[in-house]
Amino acid sequence: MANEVKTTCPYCGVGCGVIATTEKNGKVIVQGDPKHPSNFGRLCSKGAALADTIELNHRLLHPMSGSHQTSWDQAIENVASGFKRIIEHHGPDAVAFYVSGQLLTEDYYVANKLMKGFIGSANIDTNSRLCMSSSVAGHKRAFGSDTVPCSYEDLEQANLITLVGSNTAWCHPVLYQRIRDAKVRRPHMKVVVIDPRRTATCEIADIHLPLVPGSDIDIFLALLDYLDRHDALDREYIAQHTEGFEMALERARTHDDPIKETARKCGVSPVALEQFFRLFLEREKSVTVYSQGVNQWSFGTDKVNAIINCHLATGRIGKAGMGPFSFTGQPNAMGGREVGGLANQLAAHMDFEPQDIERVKRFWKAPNMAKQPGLNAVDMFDAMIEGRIKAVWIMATNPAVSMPDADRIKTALEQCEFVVMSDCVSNTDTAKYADVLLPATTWGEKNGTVTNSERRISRQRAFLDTPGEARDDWKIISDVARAMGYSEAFSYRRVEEILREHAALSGLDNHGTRDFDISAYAGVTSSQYEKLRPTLWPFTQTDSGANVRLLSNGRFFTDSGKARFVAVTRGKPANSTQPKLPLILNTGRIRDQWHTMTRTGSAPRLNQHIHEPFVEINPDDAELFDIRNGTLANISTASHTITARAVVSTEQRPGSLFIPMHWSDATAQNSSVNKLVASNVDPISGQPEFKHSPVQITAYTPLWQGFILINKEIDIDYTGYCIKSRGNGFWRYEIAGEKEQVNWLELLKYPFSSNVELLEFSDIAQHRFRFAVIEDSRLLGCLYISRDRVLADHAWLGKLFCKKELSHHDRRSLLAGHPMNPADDCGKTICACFSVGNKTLLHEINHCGLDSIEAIGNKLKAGTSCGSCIPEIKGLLSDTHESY
Ligand SMILES: Nc1nc2c(c(=O)[nH]1)N[C@H]1C(S)=C(S)[C@@H](COP(=O)(O)OP(=O)(O)OC[C@H]3O[C@@H](n4cnc5c(=O)[nH]c(N)nc54)[C@H](O)[C@@H]3O)O[C@H]1N2
Ligand SMILES: Nc1nc2c(c(=O)[nH]1)N[C@H]1C(S)=C(S)[C@@H](COP(=O)(O)OP(=O)(O)OC[C@H]3O[C@@H](n4cnc5c(=O)[nH]c(N)nc54)[C@H](O)[C@@H]3O)O[C@H]1N2
Ligand code: SF4
Ligand SMILES: [Mo]
Repeated sequence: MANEVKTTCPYCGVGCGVIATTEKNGKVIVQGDPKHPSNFGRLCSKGAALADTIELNHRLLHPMSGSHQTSWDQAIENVASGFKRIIEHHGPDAVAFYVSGQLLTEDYYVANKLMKGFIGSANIDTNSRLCMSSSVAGHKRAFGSDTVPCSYEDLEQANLITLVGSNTAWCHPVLYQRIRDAKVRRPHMKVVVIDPRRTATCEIADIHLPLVPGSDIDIFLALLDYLDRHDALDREYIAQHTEGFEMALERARTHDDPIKETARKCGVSPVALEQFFRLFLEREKSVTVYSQGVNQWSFGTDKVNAIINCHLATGRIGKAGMGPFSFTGQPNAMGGREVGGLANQLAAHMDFEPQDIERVKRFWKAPNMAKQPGLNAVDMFDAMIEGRIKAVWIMATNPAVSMPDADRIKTALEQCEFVVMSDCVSNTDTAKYADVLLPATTWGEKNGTVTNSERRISRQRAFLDTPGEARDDWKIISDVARAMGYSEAFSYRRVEEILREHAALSGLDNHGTRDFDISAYAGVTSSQYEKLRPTLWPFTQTDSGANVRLLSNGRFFTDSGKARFVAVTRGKPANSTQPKLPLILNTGRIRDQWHTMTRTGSAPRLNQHIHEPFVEINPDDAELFDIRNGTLANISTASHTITARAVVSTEQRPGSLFIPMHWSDATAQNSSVNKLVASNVDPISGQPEFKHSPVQITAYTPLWQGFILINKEIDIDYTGYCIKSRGNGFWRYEIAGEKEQVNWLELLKYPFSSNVELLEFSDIAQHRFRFAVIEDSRLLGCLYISRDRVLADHAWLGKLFCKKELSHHDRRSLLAGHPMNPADDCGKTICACFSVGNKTLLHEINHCGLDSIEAIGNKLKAGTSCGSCIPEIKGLLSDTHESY
């Protein structure tokens, strides 16, 4: 009998329910859970490929002390004594934890308790500082609490959805699908996208405002002014439930013509801007979604409040189909906020107020309760450089890649006396700096809870055996806490004991004074925990866990009980005063990769869509800076340079570049974008400005370029450009170099035996070389080199690795560098689920009359599984331009 386990996807904040089925032969199949209220069975490409990431390649399986394997007892003792020694000599503020929105709530709770209640410092911060902290700060300023008022149902009931700085189609794909489906059902619904780039999300947009980067505040100030001029404000709501309105409106006043003036400042069409304003005015049921295009600016918190102001002024909050809605990034970004994972929070949505400190101290029986906020992420790494922090424990995050000014982070880790890291993977960029590596269990192996963007708490459940000596994070932290002498407070035996404690604290002295209250879980039994159903918080004796929206009664968690308008003004990027560099670099995500690719990078089908770092540039800029589509480019600040493949596209605004954040030293030689991003932060939230870095771009012309496809993972030891990715049955290396190679075949690292067959083509004059190594009629590896880029699309070559026996045709194709049968060349993969390429799609569209998503789905299956590729297929249908 196959074994079915219901759990939750470990990637984005949508929090989709999945069913993992383990068949008798051990094969795992992952499908959407039709009953989970966040996704109703849907999954995106990443969720659908989860089964492909369950493998032990590069897994961290044993505790390591430097490069030596050690026992758990020894490792725990090392960590505990290392921390204790530093605390004794330098005080509790000389140590820190840097944790993650990818920990489960129970892990997160225990880490926070150990640092804030027992070590006695609040130096625990999380990668959510890089992600949601501006939203948290904005919510607190406006509502007095970090409350997300909406739920996903509101998206389906709204008549207007405005997506601000959110590439929903790629980053919250299942919510995008829910919006798209709702729009089909209710054609009256309108969607507006506000993003400097024309992203895949624009495919469902009625209006796209490609604004000057950073100018959102102008738009929302002008909107407030416009609504006032058109007498569209809810005066009664403002009077009864809010304060600070007059001042906010005063600041928002534009001069003569709010539309023209704002359109000019923001670089958008006045007609489109007015259409948006009119839609907002007319449609009461209006949800404004925001994500990193809002948060990741040095005035991100003000952006958040500029948006919330418009909702408060129209009373559109806490009602069906209305509200400001921050989409959270990580699977447990919300859970982290609930346990107080940020350095300026206490557990259960409490702050560093005297009565909160006292309450938490009493509840934990804490001997060393922290009395004031600790250092935020950026300051924490600075303190390592300055020697103020001497020990750090990093859990479930890869700061050497994901923090701004990444090279400085590496210096900080080098300088820090004692670095501990808990991860499931051994070869992350951060692992290189760890003195102790602790092997953690990961998705599929661990139990706990997570909270998604709509406040829904769902279970993650284990269905795999624990590999090697890996341990659950909550257990590792408790083991260390006990070894530090805190046995009683960290004597957890089962994970549900931690949820019970967390729930009890959320209800302590609460009586409706704090939004976060899940006290109904305080008595959850083990068998109830096992069966826990996805539930919205609050969940108490009186709240049933089905409150679809909060803040409905017009009462807020401020002292006066009223919501606060924040009188914001237009912000300036922190680094706008630096020596002039001609272009502005924007960074973000791609459809099929998750952050630093430690997990999605191991799934061959997720590497088909985009397998190389790219820099997107507008055609005008490309001409100005002499950059051609598909060639390599160097992108530089005054001190750092990285290399990426140029994609020339009108989807990018003139003056801006876009580079994805995913590549690290583990997957690329020199393409980590955070080398270029300075660590400027929003002064209120501490969130770094990832979306605005002045840079320049130049063409990079190496002596030779090419690629290797090979059936094993190899080390590349020349310096130049090198991007590693995994295919189905092979590894792919995009390479380029500046030094002549004497023997090209050495790059393949094969000990050639006598029964190996070598196909070879060289054209020395043209500097073109092709090699293929075959053994027993199977392809082992191939290498293509030329002066220019060769064979931009080589998906067809990858397919030869799956063939048991190469045909005569295949050998000729290998030598010719193109398939003998043109139909074999399917082009760049668009549909990752069914491996359908753009050439196949274009052929069918142009020559076989397929003219709709349905027709394409019927014939090729493309777009019929997770649907993540539908925006791109629609793009091919409407215009047949290729990106690269
Ligand atoms: N595929 C995939 N999905 C993910 C993730 C992933 O790694 N991969 N990560 C998850 C996480 S942790 C997060 S936080 C979310 C992030 O989800 P998103 O915020 O949707 O993702 P980003 O690509 O970082 O940025 C969103 C958009 O902001 C735009 N932008 C930049 N500057 C501005 C501006 O000044 N104004 C406006 N209006 N827009 C601007 C960018 O052009 C970009 O298209 O995604 C989650 N989902
Ligand atoms: N330039 C630029 N930089 C950015 C952003 C951007 O938009 N632009 N976005 C920022 C944002 S919003 C975010 S959220 C961050 C994300 O940045 P990171 O958090 O650094 O990225 P991940 O690759 O998700 O790192 C998670 C780590 O946890 C490990 N892991 C997985 N499961 C477990 C587990 O159960 N236990 C333990 N102990 N480890 C586990 C993984 O192997 C991986 O090493 O990046 C930020 N950096
Ligand atoms: S939208 Fe995709 S990545 Fe996000 S939770 Fe759902 S399946 Fe996972
Ligand atoms: Mo994030």
